[in-house]
Amino acid sequence: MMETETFHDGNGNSITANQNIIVNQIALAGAETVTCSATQAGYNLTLSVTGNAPYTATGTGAPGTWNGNKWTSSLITSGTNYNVSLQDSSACNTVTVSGISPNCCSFNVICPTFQPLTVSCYQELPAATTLTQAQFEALGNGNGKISGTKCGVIEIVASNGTDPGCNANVTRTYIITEYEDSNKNGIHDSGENTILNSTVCTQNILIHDTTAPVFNESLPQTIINVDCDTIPTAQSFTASDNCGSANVIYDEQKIDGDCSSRYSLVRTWTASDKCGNQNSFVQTINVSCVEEVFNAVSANGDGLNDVFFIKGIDCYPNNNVRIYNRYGVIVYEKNGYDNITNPFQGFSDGRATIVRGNKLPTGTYFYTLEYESDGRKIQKAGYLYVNSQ
Ligand SMILES: [Ca+2]
Ligand SMILES: [Ca+2]
Ligand SMILES: [Ca+2]
Repeated sequence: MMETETFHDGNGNSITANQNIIVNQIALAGAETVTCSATQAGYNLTLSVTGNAPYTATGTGAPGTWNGNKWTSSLITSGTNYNVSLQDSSACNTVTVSGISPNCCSFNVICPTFQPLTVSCYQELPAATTLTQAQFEALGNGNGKISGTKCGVIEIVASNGTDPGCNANVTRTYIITEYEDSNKNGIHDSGENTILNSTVCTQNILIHDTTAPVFNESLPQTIINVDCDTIPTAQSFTASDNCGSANVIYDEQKIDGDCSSRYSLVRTWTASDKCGNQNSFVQTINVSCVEEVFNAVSANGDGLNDVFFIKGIDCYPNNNVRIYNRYGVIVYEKNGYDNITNPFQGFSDGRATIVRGNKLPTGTYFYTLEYESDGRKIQKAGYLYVNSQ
């Protein structure tokens, strides 16, 4: 500072001289530095000054600590920019230092080690969509870890990849996100969408379904014996699978038996899941019957109704056929009727009052048919029209 001073000697003399006067001023010595804390989401500002101690600091990070002419701020929260005013003992001037906060948020995630895992169904995958840090760190071998000088709030979201189908891996993804906690309440509030850090951990899970579906309804007997007119209609079955829906398809095959009216129906219901696991139920229906009695005889050798034809009777050798006339007199009887050996052709077989070999008169007769089927005695009867023209 340059000042002009006037000196007086008390005798009226005076002298005027220019003189340099050193006035104490504080000044920054070099640039300030910022250093992130190793343990907290904050930083310390360090600077050195020249001037006359003691010094004072006001503003961000104040009061801090002075070590000689070096000042170290108190911990400043990461994200808070600094603005510090410094004075020395003379308070003659003020030095202001300001700057932008360094990013002191650190975030370290160690993904858990996952052992191979197999589930039957997509639906059996872990379903949790959010996890706490403790839950995350308990996953797999329990060696996952979220650490660091976090500035925000941690949110862990889990999701499963799309269903890969049968015998394939699906990826379960854990996204660990640190959101800025603008209002510093330790909670990820709506609107706090700024992502500070994010890490993804993945787990492969094999989906392999080896379990066949099961039928929902109680199933009928596997083998039944029926007549032609008592064949049950095929039931409709549904099935359930451990992994969701199952499809039931129905098939029926007819297998011929050892005579004309004996056959088997083999009914198969097959329940399948989407992975091809199958469960089948097979029912065999043994069918036997006299299928039809042709109740007209015209024994004129024209090839039409020339004999009393009982379709299917060959399956029941243990049978009896009787034909009565309108007066209730037996005109024909045969055990073991087979349509071929001595069938009824409109002639009396000589029973009762009718002379054997007589051509019976045209008219309405009556037949009875008895046979055994699976140990049951079955009887049929009806009119028989005989034309002797
Ligand atoms: Ca918040
Ligand atoms: Ca299944
Ligand atoms: Ca005929």
